[in-house]
Amino acid sequence: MSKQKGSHRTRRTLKDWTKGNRERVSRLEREGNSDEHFDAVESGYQRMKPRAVTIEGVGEVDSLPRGQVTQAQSGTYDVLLEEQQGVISCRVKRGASTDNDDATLVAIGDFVRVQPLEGDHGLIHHVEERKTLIGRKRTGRKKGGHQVIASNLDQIFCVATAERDDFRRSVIDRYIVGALLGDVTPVIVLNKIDTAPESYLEALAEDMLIYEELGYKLLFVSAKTGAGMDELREECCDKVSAMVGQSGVGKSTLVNALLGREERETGAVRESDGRGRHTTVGSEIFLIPGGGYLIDTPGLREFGIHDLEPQELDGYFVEFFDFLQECKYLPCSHTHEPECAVIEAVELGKIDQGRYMSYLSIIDTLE
Ligand SMILES: Nc1nc2c(ncn2[C@@H]2O[C@H](COP(=O)(O)OP(=O)(O)O)[C@@H](O)[C@H]2O)c(=O)[nH]1
Ligand SMILES: [Mg+2]
Ligand SMILES: [Zn+2]
Repeated sequence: MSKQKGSHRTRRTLKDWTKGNRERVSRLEREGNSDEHFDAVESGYQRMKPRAVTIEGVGEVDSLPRGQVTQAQSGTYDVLLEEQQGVISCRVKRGASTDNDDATLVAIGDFVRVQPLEGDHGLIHHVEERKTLIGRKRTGRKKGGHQVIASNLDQIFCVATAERDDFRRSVIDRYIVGALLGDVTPVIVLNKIDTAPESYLEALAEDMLIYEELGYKLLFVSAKTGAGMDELREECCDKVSAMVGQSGVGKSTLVNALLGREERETGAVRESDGRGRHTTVGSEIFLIPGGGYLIDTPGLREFGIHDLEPQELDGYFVEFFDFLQECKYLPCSHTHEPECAVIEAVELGKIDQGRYMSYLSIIDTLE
């Protein structure tokens, strides 16, 4: 059950977008707060000063060179042009058009039409419809709306660390729902297994077995020791994947390990609260030796589900499917209703309790 993507979306300009808070963007740039990087990226084009003012003579956007966004940082986008025409650094044209409804105008992975300018620069004029995406509910001051983290990808690696005591299953379940919503396959990656004692890892593996039973891939890895990395490399093969997860879980370190070079900046975890600092600024796509493309994204403090009605959530928990029609009162939210078949299945152990708890915590966040 994936979200219907309308093929008939009307092309529209996002003029409203340009009303924004420029000050905030420059503050974000100064502070380099990468959790808010996405906000900055979205608003980046507000302060864009087009290098070429007129596009008379350009005509239809379809006549412009096509390319894919391979790097996104603070309103600047690297676009890899088709037909081996190289990479150009782009800003977004004021009033650029898009085939998407999301609050994010340009995201990494987008196919765009650009107007090349002098000196390997260019302007993005149009953003094509995203076939798949991973997105979240926008946070911060510009709350609401659908913030796109990456587009046109096959799968996400939901990275969590095996070391944390505050490891929360619900975060993984949230990413799974988010992935399914955007037609992306979730793969669960538990990193830093070198830091955990064997007994803890065994218990964790047992707890996580449910995901394999549900058909999701689960990898235990260590970017540090290389354990499990061959499997991860194999998962990248012939696919476009993105690393997502909280700051400090080791996404950039994993990317570097897969690349065999220090391409992405990584950071130490803050001692005080065990949380990572935001060391990665911007998103970038890499070609993995051995095959596949991999996108590194900055860490996210929150990953909220956007664009889902509470009554639709059960469609994203595959193990509920067998029971959905058996509830006495339909529609049923499976939270409190009497003779709810889902609740009964949880009580009978036919549905994993942890997954059901995640369902409850997610449904609470949906309007
Ligand atoms: N012990 C251990 N530390 C790791 C591992 N992977 C990453 N780290 C460390 O975790 C910290 C955060 O890594 P980073 O890649 O910046 O995380 P990101 O914010 O998710 O990109 C760095 O100090 C890394 O050296 C691992 O497998 N084992
Ligand atoms: Mg990083
Ligand atoms: Zn029910």
